[in-house]
Amino acid sequence: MKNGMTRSILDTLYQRREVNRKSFAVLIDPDKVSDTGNLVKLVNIAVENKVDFFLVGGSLLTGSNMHQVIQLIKDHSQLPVILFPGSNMHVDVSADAILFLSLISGRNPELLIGQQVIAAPVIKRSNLEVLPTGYILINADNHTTVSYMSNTTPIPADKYSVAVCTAMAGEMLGLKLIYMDAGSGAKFPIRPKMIASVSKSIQVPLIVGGGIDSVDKALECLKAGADMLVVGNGIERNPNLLIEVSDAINNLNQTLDVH
Ligand code: 1GP
Repeated sequence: MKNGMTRSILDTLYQRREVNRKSFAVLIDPDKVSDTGNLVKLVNIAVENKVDFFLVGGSLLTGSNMHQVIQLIKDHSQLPVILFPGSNMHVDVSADAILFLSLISGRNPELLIGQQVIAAPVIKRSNLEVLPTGYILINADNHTTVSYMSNTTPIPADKYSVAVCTAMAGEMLGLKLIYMDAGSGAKFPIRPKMIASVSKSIQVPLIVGGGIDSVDKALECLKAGADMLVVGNGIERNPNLLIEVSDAINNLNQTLDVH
């Protein structure tokens, strides 16, 4: 079935939001994969610990191994691989889905619609599930690669109403997911109060990422209303974090099963 027809990941995320069930995505930055043995280990740990998705990508990719990384994940697991592209160059049709991002916190037309126009015909011919996503960058107190690369000003960390109105506008424009990102390697994750304000104001599932490097920070984001967490850097530095965050999410989800 060609893209646009399949909705399995989107449907899953909508069903989970309905019952407050959380999801966990591990972000793999292909540039940081130097040892494929380590990636295979990580994939195996992710499978054992019931991670939901792999995200593959980043705002700047300097290498050319994205395809190999996707293949390696697919060879060792059945977990869905979702592309997290920084540009139209980062489309690989061997993945399962693509976060079709529009950077709605910025005013850079290239990332609001330009890159998407270029990528559309390739994606249309593929089997990728398209996940239309309003991408919102939050300035969590440092300058991450993504704000420089996107040539946009992130929303200040304490401007909750700006984030809320941006997310609401994204939803009203028909975007199916909202992804609030503090940027890879951010010093601090997005503040729980901002996550809570946005989560309460939209119906679509809310993805939160950037700077989540401990289980406590992960829990704060989840309890504030994130439906799906994305963790990259923290796991690169400490692979045990994958197990800890998975356990925390599985425990939260289990309490739902009991009630
Ligand atoms: C970045 O949200 C992701 O776009 C993940 O960020 O690498 O800081 O976990 P970290």
